[in-house]
Amino acid sequence: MKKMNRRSFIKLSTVAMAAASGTVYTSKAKWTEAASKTPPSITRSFSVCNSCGNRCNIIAFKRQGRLWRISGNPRDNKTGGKICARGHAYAAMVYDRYRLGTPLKRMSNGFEPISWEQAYEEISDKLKDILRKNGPEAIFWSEYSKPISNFYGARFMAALGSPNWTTHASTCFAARNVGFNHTLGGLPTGDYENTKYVVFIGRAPADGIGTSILKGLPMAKQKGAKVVAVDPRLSYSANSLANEWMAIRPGTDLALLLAWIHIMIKENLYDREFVSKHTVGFSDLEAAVSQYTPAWAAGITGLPEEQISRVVKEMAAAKPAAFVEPGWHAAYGSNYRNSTQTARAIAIINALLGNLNQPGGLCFYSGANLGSLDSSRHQAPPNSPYKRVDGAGVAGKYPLALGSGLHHLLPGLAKEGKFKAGFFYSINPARTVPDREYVVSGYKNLELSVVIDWQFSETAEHVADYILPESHPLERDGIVEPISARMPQVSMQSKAIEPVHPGARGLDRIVTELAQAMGFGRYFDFKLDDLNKAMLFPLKLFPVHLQQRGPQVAGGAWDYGQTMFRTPSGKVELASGTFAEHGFSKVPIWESPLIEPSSGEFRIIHGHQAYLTHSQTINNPYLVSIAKDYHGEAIWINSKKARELGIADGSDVIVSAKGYENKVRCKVTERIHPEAIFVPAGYGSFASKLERGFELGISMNDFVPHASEDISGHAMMQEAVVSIRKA
Ligand SMILES: Nc1nc2c(c(=O)[nH]1)N[C@H]1C(S)=C(S)[C@@H](COP(=O)(O)OP(=O)(O)OC[C@H]3O[C@@H](n4cnc5c(=O)[nH]c(N)nc54)[C@H](O)[C@@H]3O)O[C@H]1N2
Ligand SMILES: Nc1nc2c(c(=O)[nH]1)N[C@H]1C(S)=C(S)[C@@H](COP(=O)(O)OP(=O)(O)OC[C@H]3O[C@@H](n4cnc5c(=O)[nH]c(N)nc54)[C@H](O)[C@@H]3O)O[C@H]1N2
Ligand code: SF4
Ligand SMILES: [Mo]
Repeated sequence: MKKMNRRSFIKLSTVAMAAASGTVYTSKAKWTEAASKTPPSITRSFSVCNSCGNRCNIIAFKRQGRLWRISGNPRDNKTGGKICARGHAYAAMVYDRYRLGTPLKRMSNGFEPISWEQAYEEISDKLKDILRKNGPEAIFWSEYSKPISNFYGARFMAALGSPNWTTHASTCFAARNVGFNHTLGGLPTGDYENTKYVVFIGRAPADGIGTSILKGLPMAKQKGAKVVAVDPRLSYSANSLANEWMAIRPGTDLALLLAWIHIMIKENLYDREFVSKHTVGFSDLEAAVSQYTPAWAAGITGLPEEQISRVVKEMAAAKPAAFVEPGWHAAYGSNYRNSTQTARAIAIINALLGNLNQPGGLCFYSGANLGSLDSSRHQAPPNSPYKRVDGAGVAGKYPLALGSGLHHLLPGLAKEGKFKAGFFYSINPARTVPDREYVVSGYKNLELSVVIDWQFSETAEHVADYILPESHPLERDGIVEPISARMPQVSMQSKAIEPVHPGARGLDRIVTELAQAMGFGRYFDFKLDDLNKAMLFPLKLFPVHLQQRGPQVAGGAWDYGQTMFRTPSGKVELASGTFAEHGFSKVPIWESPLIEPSSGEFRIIHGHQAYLTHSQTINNPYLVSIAKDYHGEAIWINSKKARELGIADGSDVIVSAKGYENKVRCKVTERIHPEAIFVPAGYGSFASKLERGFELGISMNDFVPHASEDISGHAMMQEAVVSIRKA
């Protein structure tokens, strides 16, 4: 393959497209010339990008039967038609020689290809045996939450009688959602386009790409909006989008937020009318924050007192068209002991700004009203009578955890013998969950592990007994999915090309056939198309409309002003009775991170890069070329600390923690807090068959111990310190 340089990085879409067609264009002019001569045999299909959680609508162009290129779909209200480098590079996966094309079974000397019939027969025999001996609680399903598996994975578990359908949430956004649910009754979205002031707390939307933010925020900035980034690191996002950087000590965001609440109340900067009409618990909050002065917060966060006070005053002056962004993963999704209360504090500040459902504030947009299968014609499996084995939602364990479970706990439970069989769909816990040894050795105790993937991930190589190849998303239809926006829409991943590997199958088919082999076929007596028709019925739409025209409007335009909160009191809960009932502080109060770096140690922090998705892109030819050309694998260290340690920019360092060490390139920069080192996500692959990015860089998960936070039960992915020395 032609090696990429800086110029071809900029022209990534051209290159990805050219690769699919077999031609390489060396300049934009040549490409434009070629494109203008495009033969009429080009056809378009409408689909959805499957390469990250944004699920942008795309248009797939086909030339002479082959996928030629991908573009965004301008009719997608969330993206406005823009897609990212990963979306473009998605085309390369289709014809990649590394794709899995047939079911595989682990033998003593490696994996052996088997037929689907043999795979179904052996997997269902083993499952029946486990059901008989251990009951349905001993089986789990684990997935990166996707529309197709939210339906088929959950229904398959219900059909078996298992309560253990699980998603990736406890290593992503769990604390954020629990905090927001128990304060505002749900998770609102920023009205970026119309805002005057936004504060991002550890959210880097042009690194960990958030398409709706990137669509709206530039418009607001053109109208004069101010953007503040609170981050121990000056991310690429903050560097290009923010007016001001607050270089906070990692893990101390809660102190900053408590001081902001203190100042807003003390100086009467909050929306009194909103607070009296729509909130409960104000006096508890006021009493709790009286001690959190800006001087106190300056001592903990390392931020100047002047900056702490000024930013909150500026934000309050812009209210209600001002908000603290609800975040996703990084600062408080699943990182620290104090993450859930940090999320509560952010939700509370937004309520004090009176910005909920206001122009330029945080809005609860409506989604499409979708139908479901007629249960009188298609028998639905009953809900499992058992409690979740991971303890999510279970009294005495993690009663407030999300219903989608705690997937980072599953390996330990497998080791204890509580789980005997597990399914892994579109998830790679061997690389993306902290503590590789805990994860891999825990899962090896399973009597049956089935990985459904399209490539040979770490989990496939090191854990699976059976690997079932799923077809590429552009080779199959998906399930109807709602797009929540001011004008709600529905969209659907739809088939754009004939399968390159006819031996791979879609999840709907895999689950249906496995259920039939198990004797549960009655719960899957419909086709995906029947399900999609039932979902679209209330909207008077058919799948063919989405297939032929892309995303469709689904219901009337949403308007500002509605104030309905799905909390027990129906109001914003500044003090949460539910938290108090379960023994947690009903208002956020200061709690330090669990682990503090001592002298000579650094806290490990991480974040995404615009051109990689978690572990899954490390073998993508274009994306890994960008990573290599730009040394994306380099960890970041503060210049002053580097000088003290004699470390030069671009040199190799040894990162070590508790008996484990690894070598990696180092970027020396002023752009990171001296107490932290930044480890980019997506590296440190130990999937030996994914050769292009194998062992490039390091993964922070090799240094982070297995641990759970008390309230949401999430993994604590930044409660870890490391030492650094010259290599
Ligand atoms: N070190 C480190 N760990 C992290 C993070 C981090 O930043 N750094 N981030 C955390 C976050 S925010 C998240 S959300 C999680 C994500 O955790 P994962 O979901 O485990 O991450 P991915 O790398 O996206 O792995 C997905 C797997 O699914 C496969 N796959 C992709 N698409 C499909 C499909 O359509 N069908 C099938 N069958 N398989 C598919 C991919 O090949 C890959 O093996 O990781 C968390 N863990
Ligand atoms: N390119 C790309 N885009 C993606 C993804 C991807 O894999 N690749 N994954 C998607 C998914 S699943 C998710 S969850 C989102 C994640 O997107 P984000 O939630 O934005 O998460 P990150 O990119 O992990 O980190 C954002 C910033 O948090 C900072 N940070 C770390 N620790 C702290 C702290 O203690 N305090 C503060 N204030 N800041 C801190 C980091 O320095 C980093 O700049 O991205 C989504 N979009
Ligand atoms: S942000 Fe990029 S990778 Fe994610 S769905 Fe959109 S185009 Fe695909
Ligand atoms: Mo995530």
